[in-house]
Amino acid sequence: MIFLRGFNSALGWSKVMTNRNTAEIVAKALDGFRIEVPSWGFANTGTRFGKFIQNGAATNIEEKFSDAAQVNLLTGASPTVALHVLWDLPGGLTDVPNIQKLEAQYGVKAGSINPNLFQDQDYKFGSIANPSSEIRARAIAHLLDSVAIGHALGTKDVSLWIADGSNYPGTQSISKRIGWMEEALAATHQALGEGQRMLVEYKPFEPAFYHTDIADWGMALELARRAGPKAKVLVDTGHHLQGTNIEQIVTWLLHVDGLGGFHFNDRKYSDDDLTLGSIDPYQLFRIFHEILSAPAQVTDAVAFMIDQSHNLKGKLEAMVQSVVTAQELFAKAALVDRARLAHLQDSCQLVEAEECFRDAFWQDVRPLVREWRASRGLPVEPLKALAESGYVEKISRDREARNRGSVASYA
Ligand code: RM4
Ligand code: MN
Ligand code: MN
Repeated sequence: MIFLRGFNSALGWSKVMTNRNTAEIVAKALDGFRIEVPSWGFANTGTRFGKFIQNGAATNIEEKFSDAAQVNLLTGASPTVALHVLWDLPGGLTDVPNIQKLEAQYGVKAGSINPNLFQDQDYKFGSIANPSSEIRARAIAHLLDSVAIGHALGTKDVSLWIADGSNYPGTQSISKRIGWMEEALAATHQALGEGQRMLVEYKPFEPAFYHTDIADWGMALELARRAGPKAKVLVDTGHHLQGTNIEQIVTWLLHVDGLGGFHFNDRKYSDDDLTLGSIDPYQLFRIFHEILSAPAQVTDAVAFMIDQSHNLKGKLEAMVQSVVTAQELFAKAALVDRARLAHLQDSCQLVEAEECFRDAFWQDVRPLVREWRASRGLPVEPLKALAESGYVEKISRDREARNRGSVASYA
């Protein structure tokens, strides 16, 4: 009897699998799926203990565009590349024409603009929350430059990660620093042009180890709201304490129209910046499910971005892996039978509801994703196509000498 029940439910499951709509659902989901790649994911990065140099790592902005273009050609899903102002546009606005030239040359566009308020010696005790009004003014000037760069490039998002904080109790006034941040974010918001937004990222610790000025989504949301309607929250999946229910945060942010976008990465311990889904693919599936459960007019404006640095894996391979994983998990989440799930939830059929949810997660969507790739003229196996293209070998040869010159210093 027990065996027969199991058998019947297995039959029910395979009926879902062969549903002729499944391929259409997957194709529709993938046609609309875009995820931005970070320029810094192609460069040599490391840990605070050192850098391991890769011969093929990008050594300048042109090489980063070239690599991002490869990822887009292979996956069809990443037509934009996030730029870090200090690393990619050290000349500020004067570098904009060069970026525009690279956009035309490589067929991928500049995406979010990331100000850098964490590297300069001046920012030892903070940037926009520094007790020194001169240093705060300098930080605000950099934010305004970043807005001007985004405006000149016609990009939508200026993405703020504020590393400010303190290491020991009593050493800084947390409350004064809130006021200083409010001033800086209001000034930044005021400078935003038509079609521009600012995204406020949060992180519980690191580099600060006692208090971080924007430590969680509540602080980020409140600061964004006070700044103005074009300010939204950016959720970096690696920026939470262990066990945090990220999909619940996402749902709340969607509910209050406060979600601007994501920095996707995976982690085992902290801000590990590992490739998507490498540790916990179920979590990303759960996040995508919440996105797909919300009305399209709310989620259309949510920016999907990858924020990773690949320390040991090949840069290109890791980025392709991440984009492909994102596509697969998004396709799985699209297959959740949301009408049936709602009914099961409302009638508190807990096991049936959970199994309905898990059925979608456990479906092997890879054949359907391959089918979609073929039908869109994309390589059926992006990683294999990358290996066969010889691109990585070529860039490793071309860039080897330049990379040999780079120092294996502290990150
Ligand atoms: C930070 C944060 C920012 C990213 C930098 C490189 O941890 O996640 O978003 O721009 O790293
Ligand atoms: Mn981030
Ligand atoms: Mn991070």
